[in-house]
Amino acid sequence: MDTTRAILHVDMDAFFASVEQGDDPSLIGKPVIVGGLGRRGVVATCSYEARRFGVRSAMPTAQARQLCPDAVYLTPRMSRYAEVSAQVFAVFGEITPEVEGLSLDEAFLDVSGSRKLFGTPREMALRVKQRILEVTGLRCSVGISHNKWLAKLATELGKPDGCFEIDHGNRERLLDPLPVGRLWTVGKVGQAKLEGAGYRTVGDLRRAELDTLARVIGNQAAHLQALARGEDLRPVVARREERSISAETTFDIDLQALPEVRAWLLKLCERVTERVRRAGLKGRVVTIKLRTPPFHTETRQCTLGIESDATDIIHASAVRLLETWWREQSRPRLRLLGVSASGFDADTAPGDLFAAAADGRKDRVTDTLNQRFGSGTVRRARSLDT
Ligand code: TTP
Ligand code: MG
Repeated sequence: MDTTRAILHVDMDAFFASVEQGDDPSLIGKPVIVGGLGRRGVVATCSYEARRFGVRSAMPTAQARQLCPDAVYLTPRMSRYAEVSAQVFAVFGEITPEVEGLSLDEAFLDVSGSRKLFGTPREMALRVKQRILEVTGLRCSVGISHNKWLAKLATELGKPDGCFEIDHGNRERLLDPLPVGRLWTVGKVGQAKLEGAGYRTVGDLRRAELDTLARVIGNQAAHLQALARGEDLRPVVARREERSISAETTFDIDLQALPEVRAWLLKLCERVTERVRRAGLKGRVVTIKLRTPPFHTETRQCTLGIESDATDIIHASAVRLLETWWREQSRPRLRLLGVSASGFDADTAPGDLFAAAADGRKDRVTDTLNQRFGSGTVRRARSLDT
């Protein structure tokens, strides 16, 4: 069995402009520019026909008009793009549940577990392209590799209408000539530092002595070198797992007294559960986040017996987590405290108003008052008055 991961990165070609061309076939083959058409408008995107004139995303529309006066200019129809996006994501779901959406037109798919059903990663990539074309009439580019970084790069290198794979055989040849700024963790400042020290390309970074590189860029050096070698361990995080509602606060002065920390915890739980209820959700997992000085962060997590949106239930679990942690510390001090609820069941319907338990009603009354008169109008007596 092949145990390496198989990751696809999919990105629609000229998304907004292609949707417009699909909906109005008279636009096919023409330069189409979608964006703000007012005096200060910018280009959202344009068809590849317009790109030949040098038009690009984020360019002022006025400049696009100079470069390509004969193009068709359209304002975005976001709800239509969202509709097509949903069709595209439904196709992803046919291949794997492990889909991490990045925007309306872009996602990572971990297809490692789909090989038995659908064949090699390349076969799956071709299937995605074919199905998207059938369902939406649109073209996309798919990058194939064993991690996210290389899969996304493969998409870019294959665009448009691409199906490009980066593997151990071609990755050095493809990575080495890229400018260091292409590594996603290197910002403008990092790029200037690296270039100042003579590291211009990803190949330069790969071949560098780690110690020498660390003197230039500090503790990022090992991480950068891993990227330069084409390594990336980040998992594909499907939305259902990623979704969480959280609140946290950093203290001006580190807290050392448990009652004070408890009061903050209640306040944060109130904030989180109010948002959970407003979203019509119920969570099963409660997590607290604790940062001690100078910068050590820990999380503690528990799973509830039954999913809940009730402040008291979420809070009770959070307090237990906090108190256990507190007892384990020799000199507990907190710089930051956070709470999150997650483990939402997508099918959880908003609760039946009339079947609400007494406590549920109390929460709802609190929420209504807070929504009407501002957050913090009604709060439990134990939570801090700040
Ligand atoms: P992209 O995938 O970056 O661009 P694209 O799909 O138009 O073209 P391609 O991927 O083939 O290079 O963005 C997806 C959509 O997001 C794009 O169609 C319009 C929108 N968008 C903006 O509104 N503003 C921007 O600055 C960018 C980059 C995109
Ligand atoms: Mg795109």
